[in-house]
Amino acid sequence: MTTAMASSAALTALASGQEVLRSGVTQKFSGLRVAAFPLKKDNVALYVKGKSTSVMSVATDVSRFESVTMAPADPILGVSEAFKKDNSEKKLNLGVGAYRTEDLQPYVLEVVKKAEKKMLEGGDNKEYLPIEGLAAFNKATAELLLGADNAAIKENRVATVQGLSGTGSLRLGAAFIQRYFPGITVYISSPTWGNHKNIFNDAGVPWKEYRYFDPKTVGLDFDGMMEDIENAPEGSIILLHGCAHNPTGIDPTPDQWEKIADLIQQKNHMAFFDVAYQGFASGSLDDDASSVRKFVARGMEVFVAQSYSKNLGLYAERVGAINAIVSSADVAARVKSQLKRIARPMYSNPPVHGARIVANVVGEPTMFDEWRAEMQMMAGRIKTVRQRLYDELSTKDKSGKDWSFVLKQIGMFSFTGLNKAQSDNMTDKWHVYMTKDGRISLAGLNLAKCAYLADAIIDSYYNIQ
Ligand code: KET
Repeated sequence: MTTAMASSAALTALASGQEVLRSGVTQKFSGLRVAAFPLKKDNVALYVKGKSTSVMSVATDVSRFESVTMAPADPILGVSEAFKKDNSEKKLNLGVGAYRTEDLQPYVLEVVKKAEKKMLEGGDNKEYLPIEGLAAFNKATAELLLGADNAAIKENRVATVQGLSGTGSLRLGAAFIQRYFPGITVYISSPTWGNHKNIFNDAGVPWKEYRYFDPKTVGLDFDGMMEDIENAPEGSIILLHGCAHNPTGIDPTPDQWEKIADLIQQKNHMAFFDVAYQGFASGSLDDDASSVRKFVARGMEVFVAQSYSKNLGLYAERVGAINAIVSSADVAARVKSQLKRIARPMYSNPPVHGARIVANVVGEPTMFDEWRAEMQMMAGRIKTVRQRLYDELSTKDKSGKDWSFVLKQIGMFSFTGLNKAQSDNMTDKWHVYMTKDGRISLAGLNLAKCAYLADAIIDSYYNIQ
């Protein structure tokens, strides 16, 4: 028996609070003489004193987890981890899409603090929510999405289940697809938010990509998108970003949305909307939901995942919802019952705090107005840095390159077109942390840093292949 085996067995015994009486090899740990007898190759027996004397067999020198390999860092959240480790004063975190103030500090909305104060004073309890979540939240979230007077709501054709923010809600929808539409492929835009593929992979749902971004125009490849949706087998599911497409910041125009809806309807496909930025694209909740509302107004059945991470700044509260807008109240009731059935063994029921904040803010007219004003303030600050970054790029770059795509993109991000090596240069040389697909979060930028960022982009663009 090796010393390592004896040590490991002894530590296990100590951790379980037992006193070791005798063994084959002895070693001293924390004043106790402990050791172990070898049984088979990887096991040892310890004689220990509990209420009665017992024999303990412990696997020692080979871990059961030996075959587990190191997972790669997450392409988005891993950037924040790397940022924390950098000691440079110049460092700038433009990785994750999280709003920062002009001082580059995280921001808790005033209206959120107000709702929390009200909740505390109201003495709400912490009992479990029902599996489908907080009723007042589910009502508020469907109304925000579709408009309170939407026919689908009035006709009870909306099945809403509170999820663990946007990600968890997408994951519930994906699990539902796996169970009820087996073998159906989900079509995802190329590029898309990095986690979409993981979500459908983990749910066992096959996916393919449709063209979306045209690097030549740094705009939407509308023809490519339409061709790929056209060629998808009838009845496929098409994942669409409701607004503020991540990572490109390029949305279809209202006219293009009509054509997309026409085609999806013709082909008997179903749209699955990911709405993570309602209010953050234009500053208006209604305008940002117009894509979804167009489909619903045509009587098309859709899935919609919602998130309150960005627009209410509730990132860590994990509040969102999955909505199935379907053809009848009867179908809605059955779909909802099955979504609950999927949720129950996964996480049982959702957290209450963030849901109460949303329900309070949306349900109280003064707070609702305050929220909209703060959302416009946040969206406005991002637009201001967007403009400044464009100005700096255009002034500093004497080559005449057209940087106007920065201004045309909307939402939190700018898709710079920088490739992986150039993005690496941004981080390694300039301490600008960003995702390797060339995306920068303008929500993490302030006016003071725009000139520095423009220098970094110009250097990376022209000096790195
Ligand atoms: N959809 C999209 C398109 C999206 O960008 C995010 C988050 C989510 C859903 C999920 O957010 P949640 O907090 O689960 O509601 N995007 C940012 C953060 C992340 O990657 O998790 C990001 O792209 O930086």
